[in-house]
Amino acid sequence: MANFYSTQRVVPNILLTGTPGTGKSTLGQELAQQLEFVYVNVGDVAKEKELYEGWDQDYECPILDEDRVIDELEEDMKTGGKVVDYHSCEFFPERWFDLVYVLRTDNSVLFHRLEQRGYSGRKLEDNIQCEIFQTILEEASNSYLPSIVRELPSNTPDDMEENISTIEDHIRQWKASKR
Ligand code: DAT
Repeated sequence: MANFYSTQRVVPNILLTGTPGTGKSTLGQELAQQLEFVYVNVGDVAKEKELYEGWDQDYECPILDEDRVIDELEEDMKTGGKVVDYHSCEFFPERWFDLVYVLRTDNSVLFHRLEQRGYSGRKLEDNIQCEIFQTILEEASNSYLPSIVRELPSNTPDDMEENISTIEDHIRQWKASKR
């Protein structure tokens, strides 16, 4: 069943989530351009507005202030037409999203991408484990209606093309279901 906010929207909001390096920002920017949607990289928004609440000693990175991120984006999310990119998904309000995609990448491909990005040691291992254990898929499945959560393979440029047409199909179905 569609949530209240979803019934108010004439175009859907899309969430792209998955382990770092699976290709969320590559797909998200291309998709937003083709659909004429707005691309929202939550990590970049947090950085720009300094939406942090401390420092993670283990990972040597700032800790996201989730409540402030929600306050920052809430108004924009009501209207639809957003492609949101973040490597976690459980803290977003369920009402924000009509379509949720979890990008998946084979371990050897992901390992290479993260190495290229300069990840090493524990940071590299933890991210590979995150993908092996399907952590983000489980998180998405526990946070959103099963009917809107889908996995997308994200290993090759052909996968990306295929994913764009798959998502376009889903948007058409979403619009048709509202008529
Ligand atoms: P994320 O935003 O999930 O961290 P990214 O979009 O920055 O990931 O992509 C990580 C790297 O992988 C980057 O060098 C681009 C490449 N990449 C992304 N999607 C791909 C695909 N479908 N095929 C081949 N390479 C891809």
